[in-house]
Amino acid sequence: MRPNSWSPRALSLATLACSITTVVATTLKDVCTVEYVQSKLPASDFIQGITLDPSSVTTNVVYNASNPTNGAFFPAASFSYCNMTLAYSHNGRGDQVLVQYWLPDPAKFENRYLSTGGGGYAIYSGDRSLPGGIMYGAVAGATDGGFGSFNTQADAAMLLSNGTLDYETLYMFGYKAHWELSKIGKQLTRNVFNMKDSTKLYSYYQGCSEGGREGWSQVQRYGDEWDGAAIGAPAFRWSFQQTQHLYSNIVTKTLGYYPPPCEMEKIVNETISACDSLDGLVDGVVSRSDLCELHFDLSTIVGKSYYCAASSGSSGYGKRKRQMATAATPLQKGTVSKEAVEVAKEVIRGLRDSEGRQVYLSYQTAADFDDVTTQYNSETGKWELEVDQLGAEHIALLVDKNGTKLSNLDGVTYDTLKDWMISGMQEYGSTLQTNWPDLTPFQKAGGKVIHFHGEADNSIPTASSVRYWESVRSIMYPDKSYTQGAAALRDWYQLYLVPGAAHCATNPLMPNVTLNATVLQGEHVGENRQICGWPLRPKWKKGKMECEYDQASINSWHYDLNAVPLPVY
Ligand SMILES: *[C@@H]1O[C@H](CO)[C@@H](O)[C@H](O)[C@H]1NC(C)=O
Ligand SMILES: *[C@@H]1O[C@H](CO)[C@@H](O)[C@H](O)[C@H]1NC(C)=O
Ligand SMILES: *[C@@H]1O[C@H](CO)[C@@H](O)[C@H](O)[C@H]1NC(C)=O
Ligand SMILES: *[C@@H]1O[C@H](CO)[C@@H](O)[C@H](O)[C@H]1NC(C)=O
Ligand SMILES: *[C@@H]1O[C@H](CO)[C@@H](O)[C@H](O)[C@H]1NC(C)=O
Ligand SMILES: *[C@@H]1O[C@H](CO)[C@@H](O)[C@H](O)[C@H]1NC(C)=O
Ligand SMILES: *[C@@H]1O[C@H](CO)[C@@H](O)[C@H](O)[C@H]1NC(C)=O
Ligand SMILES: [Ca+2]
Repeated sequence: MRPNSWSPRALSLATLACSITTVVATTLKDVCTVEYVQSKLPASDFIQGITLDPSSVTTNVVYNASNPTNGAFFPAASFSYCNMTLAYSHNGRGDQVLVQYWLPDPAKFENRYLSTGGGGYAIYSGDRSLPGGIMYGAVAGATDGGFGSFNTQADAAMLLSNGTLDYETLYMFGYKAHWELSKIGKQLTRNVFNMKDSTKLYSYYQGCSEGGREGWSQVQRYGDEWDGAAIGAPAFRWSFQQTQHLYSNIVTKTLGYYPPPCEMEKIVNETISACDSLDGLVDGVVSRSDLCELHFDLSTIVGKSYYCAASSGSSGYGKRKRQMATAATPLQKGTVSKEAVEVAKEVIRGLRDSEGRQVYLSYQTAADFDDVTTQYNSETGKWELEVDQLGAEHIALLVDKNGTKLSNLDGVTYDTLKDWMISGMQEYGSTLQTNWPDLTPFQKAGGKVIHFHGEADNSIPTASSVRYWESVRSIMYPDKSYTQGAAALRDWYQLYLVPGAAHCATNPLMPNVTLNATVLQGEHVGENRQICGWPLRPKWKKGKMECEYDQASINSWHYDLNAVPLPVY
């Protein structure tokens, strides 16, 4: 998608020829000086309530960098850029917010700007996200949210003291920091590259997980901020999403069975084997978790034997809980018990209250059970409850507001989880919930969203994205039929469920497909795969993939959250 027919070099030469009084930089080195950037800063008060600090500008040229993530969100590439940072403050507050922009070589600039976000409690993901702009000729921006530094996450800044939440941090994390990042970034881009007022600057967003929530926080509030957003597995509907991480723990506690991780992994492996072919193609990937849910009975796994060698653990960035270290585990072997299968089924059913009413949705069948955390007690030789850290952090920070994580779940029941979800819905409605379903201003301004979610996500249920898409459809097209509304939405908001993919990542248990739908392993390696746009679902017929409409499958993605007294968008 080229934004216009001008070649970037022609554009910068034309600008050079026409501007006599403005300083024009034609090389990356020219652009990348403190003096040049200072001369191009927007007026210090161009956003009401903030003051830019010209003396804070830093610049350095980075030549021939390469994309370290190598393919999960954008292909590998090598590129040069100007790394520039700037500080600003909110008037009357005495704070400091840092923003970072990677500026492309003027010869490669394509009249584009990209904002990027974070993950977990981070609002910044640096060189794991910024290449996605620079490699396409866009200025790429990121913010520290005012949390203290690019390496400081919101949770570290959220409490002023026990019991006292820092509401500025909450609002900055919720949505304000991104709006300011884009506003400053777009004006700075225009100035640095001497764009004429009549030339359009195309503006985009890319982010996944918390970065996905951050993207929606803007699309839901500001119609004209971005032309397009690519949003993955958003951590929105925050109080539900974060609290549901504790649901699997409460399932094990309620059922009184704490499975060894190997036993749950065996259940996942057997589910994948059993459901692989339901999509019509045996390729190691369950592309139809809905058919798996409708047609596969997990009870058939009872009695299968499992085995996992002892492991010495890892220091972090492992599969489980992503950024956290994993403990050493002993050799595990046995046969899958009916208790473990009951845990699996209950987790997949999703949270219900003590009256049996549905409170929230859950993971798809064939996703792994990342939230079923247990720990080995070497003294008793038994597996015991281990409190899920993401869930515990939410309760400590935003419910109890004292940062003291629950060390056990004594006294916590399904109804407690429900209360936390519903009270958070009210308390964080204007900041973190991020599920406002009316996107009219964005749609009217011509904005487009590609929203994607791994169908085997083990951290944010895939059905969470389906629910939001459905909320937008029903709120914005109340008078159209389901299929007419879906078609209208497709013009500007498309949802893709990525077969087999895990949370903002490939899935080691279903390794054939990546987020860009490229076959990574096996005989079809390198081939591109089509992904069906929701509500259509993939089905291979005689070796050819079709996108089919299947009402029973669609229904299986929807939950009637009848335990919650208000609509849950
Ligand atoms: C960057 O790579 C290009 C092409 O490979 C090379 O010509 C150039 O010297 C490199 N620049 C630096 C600073 O290493
Ligand atoms: C970008 O600039 C910041 C601020 O000076 C610095 O901390 C960071 O290391 C720089 N990054 C690169 C890749 O040069
Ligand atoms: C809150 O209280 C805990 C336990 O007394 C203490 O360790 C912690 O430092 C306190 N946190 C803050 C932000 O004051
Ligand atoms: C599950 O499958 C993965 C990938 O094939 C394998 O590495 C792992 O050992 C299996 N786990 C169990 C418990 O069988
Ligand atoms: C990947 O797909 C191919 C067929 O497309 C299959 O032969 C191969 O076994 C699959 N890989 C895995 C790990 O399942
Ligand atoms: C944190 O707050 C919770 C809820 O108010 C309270 O039960 C707990 O004792 C507090 N912890 C500390 C260390 O103050
Ligand atoms: C997806 O990845 C393949 C190779 O892995 C690459 O050839 C292709 O250009 C990528 N597609 C996009 C849209 O980035
Ligand atoms: Ca398959």
